[in-house]
Amino acid sequence: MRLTSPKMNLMYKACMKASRSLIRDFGEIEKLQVSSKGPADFVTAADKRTEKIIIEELLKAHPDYGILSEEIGEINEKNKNNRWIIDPIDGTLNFLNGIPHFAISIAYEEKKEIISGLIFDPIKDEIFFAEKGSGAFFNNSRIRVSKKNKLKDSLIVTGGPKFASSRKEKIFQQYIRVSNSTNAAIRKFGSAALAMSYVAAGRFDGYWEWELNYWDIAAGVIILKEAGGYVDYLEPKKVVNVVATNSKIHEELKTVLIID
Ligand code: LIP
Repeated sequence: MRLTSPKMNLMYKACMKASRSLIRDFGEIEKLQVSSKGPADFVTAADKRTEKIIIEELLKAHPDYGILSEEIGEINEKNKNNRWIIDPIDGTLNFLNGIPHFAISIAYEEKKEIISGLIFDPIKDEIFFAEKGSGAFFNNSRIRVSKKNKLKDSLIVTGGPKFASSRKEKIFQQYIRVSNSTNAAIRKFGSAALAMSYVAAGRFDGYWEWELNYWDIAAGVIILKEAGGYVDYLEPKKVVNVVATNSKIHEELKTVLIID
């Protein structure tokens, strides 16, 4: 593994340690699926377990660094210069249903700028990582975004809308507009982190999703940028509405997505 710095090594070590228990937990899901209550409580526990292992490893190395993580929230929140952003299981609903498509996502920020990111799909054993200025990698190989330059030829991935979204109508409208603009198709795989990684690796040409959380995409942002992609946000307020592409179809996709 071509890890470029001590920070990346640390993220990798924490992620690998946590993934061992996560893989074991995923193995239990099938058994729980048949119970009437389903595995929801078990999944919450797995999420927390994974998070705890990652946080322990990171804090051991840098006790004063800030942390923003999906389950626990903030740690050392006064430290604005160095911060980890963690999503212990991105794609929780897939995990909950025994679908092997989810990932651990860890990003590192300095003075609010994302410097490095690592996304690991423990079931497919696929790791995507990048550090500012050093390129993006998939397992041991350098990755680049696709070269498609027309939306009509592009394969786009999306997610949502969330069950409770007040903007469902608009999100469905966007879906129809993008669908009408591409001869290829739209996919929904249920993990924002992996969607961003797949655009970085050229598997998809573009991704958009509304109402995400920062931890869903933080690592993906640097991986995609370092692979030559472009990321920006529609209506950047509290929620994160992300458009992430190979950069060549960016303006075209964005124009289709903006609805007055
Ligand atoms: C999920 C995302 C997914 C999105 C969900 C949710 P979680 O993250 O990755 O793509 O559609 O709304 O945010 O909750 O599994 O970490």
